[in-house]
Amino acid sequence: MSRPAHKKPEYHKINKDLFVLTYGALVAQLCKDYEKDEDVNKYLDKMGYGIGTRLVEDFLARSCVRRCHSYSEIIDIIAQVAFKMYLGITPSVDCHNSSRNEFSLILDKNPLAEFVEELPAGRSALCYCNLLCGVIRGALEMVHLAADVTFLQDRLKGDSVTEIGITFLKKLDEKKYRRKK
Ligand code: MYR
Repeated sequence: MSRPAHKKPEYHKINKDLFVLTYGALVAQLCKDYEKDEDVNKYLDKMGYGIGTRLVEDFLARSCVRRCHSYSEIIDIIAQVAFKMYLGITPSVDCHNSSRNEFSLILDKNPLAEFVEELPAGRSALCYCNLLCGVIRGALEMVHLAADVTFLQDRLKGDSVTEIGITFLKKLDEKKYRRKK
């Protein structure tokens, strides 16, 4: 049945703790299923990618963000709007190179790992929150931006912060928008 045109869609939030614990259970199960950390990481990234390709539509509809004209703008939107909207945090942004296509999102705290003190024994190469990389990669791909997204630092591995690196792989003028705004 279609929704009356005047009615705004309702967004039912799920309990954050339940979500975070469910994610933990997923990672724990994957660690049982896959011996190699790299395979768990790959699985999480792939799963996140699928989520990102769908999430972007919700994000664009709810945030009403306009078309961006630089990678810096896009990173700021991800940090200040998307992370705030979905994870309740605003990572700080760092840019690494003069061609301004390599960035970092620096997270002081990571809500997805809130209940995790350390990585399981023998799992030192596990990227516990690799789902996030896939989500970002999938969402960006849907707005025609190919990017490499990986964890560069992780508090769960003893680093002082958690850092997600995002490298845009194309020149911005090659980006073909399907969006009109
Ligand atoms: C444009 O079309 O120029 C705007 C591009 C906005 C890209 C937004 C990507 C959203 C990424 C969502 C990540 C969620 C992480 C929790």
